[in-house]
Amino acid sequence: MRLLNFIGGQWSEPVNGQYHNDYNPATGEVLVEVPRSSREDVNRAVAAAKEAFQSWRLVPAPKRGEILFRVGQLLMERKSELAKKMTQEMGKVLLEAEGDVQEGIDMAFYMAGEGRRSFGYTTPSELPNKFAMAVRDPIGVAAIITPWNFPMAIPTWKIFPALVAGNTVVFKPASETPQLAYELVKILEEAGVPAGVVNLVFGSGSEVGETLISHPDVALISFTGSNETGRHVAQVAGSQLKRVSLELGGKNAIIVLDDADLDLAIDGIIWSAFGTTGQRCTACSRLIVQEGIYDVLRERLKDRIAKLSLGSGLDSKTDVGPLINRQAVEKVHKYVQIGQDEGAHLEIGGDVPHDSGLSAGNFYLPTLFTDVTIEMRIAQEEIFGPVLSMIKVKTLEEAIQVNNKVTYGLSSSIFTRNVNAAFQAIRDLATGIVYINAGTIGAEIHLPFGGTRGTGNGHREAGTAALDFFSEWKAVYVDYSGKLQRAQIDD
Ligand code: UN1
Repeated sequence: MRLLNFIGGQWSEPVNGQYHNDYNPATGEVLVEVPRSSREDVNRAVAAAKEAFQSWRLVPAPKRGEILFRVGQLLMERKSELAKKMTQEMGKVLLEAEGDVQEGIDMAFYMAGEGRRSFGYTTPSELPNKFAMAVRDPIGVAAIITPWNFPMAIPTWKIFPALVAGNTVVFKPASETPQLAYELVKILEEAGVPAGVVNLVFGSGSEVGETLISHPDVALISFTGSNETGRHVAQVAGSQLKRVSLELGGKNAIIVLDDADLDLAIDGIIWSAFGTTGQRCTACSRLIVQEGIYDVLRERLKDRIAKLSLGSGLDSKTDVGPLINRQAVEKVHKYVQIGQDEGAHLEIGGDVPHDSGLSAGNFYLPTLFTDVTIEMRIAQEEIFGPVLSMIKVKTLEEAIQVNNKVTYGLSSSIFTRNVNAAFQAIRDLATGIVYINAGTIGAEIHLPFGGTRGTGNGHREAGTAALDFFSEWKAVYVDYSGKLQRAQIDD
């Protein structure tokens, strides 16, 4: 089967007629062929989005919201079929794939409601007989560039608020997960999104992305992906004064204090570090442990990790699915070698499995390092795989310092029974998301999502924060005094 571009309401072949393969990461089998879209396809998509903006911006926001409501219903009806496709294409276990689709459903209904809220505000004017208010305006064509690790959730976090706010979209999904993007756009079409309002192009390599972000008719860019690419996107956007939102990953930690409920902490750690095979921006890759429980926790974690079963995400016994591709396996393994060279102690894992049933897939054993210090590269750099590093600390203050001593600032968590320690952590952990007695993953769509420092450029996705990115404030003054009133002048 071949996927197609979607431009101006038409499903179309790429202009150059070229395709590439989409693989199942658990088996290596080819799933579909994907257009290798080119500069020309992007130019056509942007032109279609630009034209459609002229009418879409005038559709009342509650009506735009109603279309998203229908999108939510269709996603709900097809949840299990979409999740299965996602597991085949991306590798995450079925339960998590269902969760990924569920985030899309939640976002559709939430943003449908924003069509009737999208609040602005009124405020008293400083002059008599004058009315003042602030309203939200749509901006224009939004370039939506998404990663493969949440093939449904992340596109919906961006596309749905963009649409309800009155913008039009050119969507470029990751080349590893084109099918889910295709399904999402088909649903948007079926739900009644008018021609040109959402356009889909595919790209591997830089041509499509580069053409899209630098196109003069693209007004805003929402990007989730690697730090390196994000910096480049920011430079292009900066030089052209485009609005850009970047979400670039994390090096998230769980802190475990001596007084923690250890059973609960271990469940939270395993879920956050090895769920999605560690391929979440929010995944826990550092464990900061108070010295009194360090040894017990290490032993108990080792036991639990040894019991995790690897395999196809479609098998209900599987805990940990494959990594996305061969390069990811190589990258994770390189970090394991770096960790050993740096003097960390490899407790368990650190290799590909030697089970012949898994050899065709991109599997890697869940890995635990101890004796890790904060300066080590395995404690600083995002590995995006099932590798957890344990760091020993003496006090809460030291734990917080260690947490904050990385360039990323997405998510953090603390397990403690001490309410004072919990509130101190909420105040001092320098991340955009903080959990108390829960792991680092599982953000909900109606709260702001994003991080501090190297995680991005200060914008937040999800919640009403998303509308702040996808709309422009317009201040409106209505003078009904019938005479010239001069603000700031004493008449
Ligand atoms: C991501 O990995 O980029 O909070 C998104 C979570 C999910 C979303 C993660 N709701 O783990």
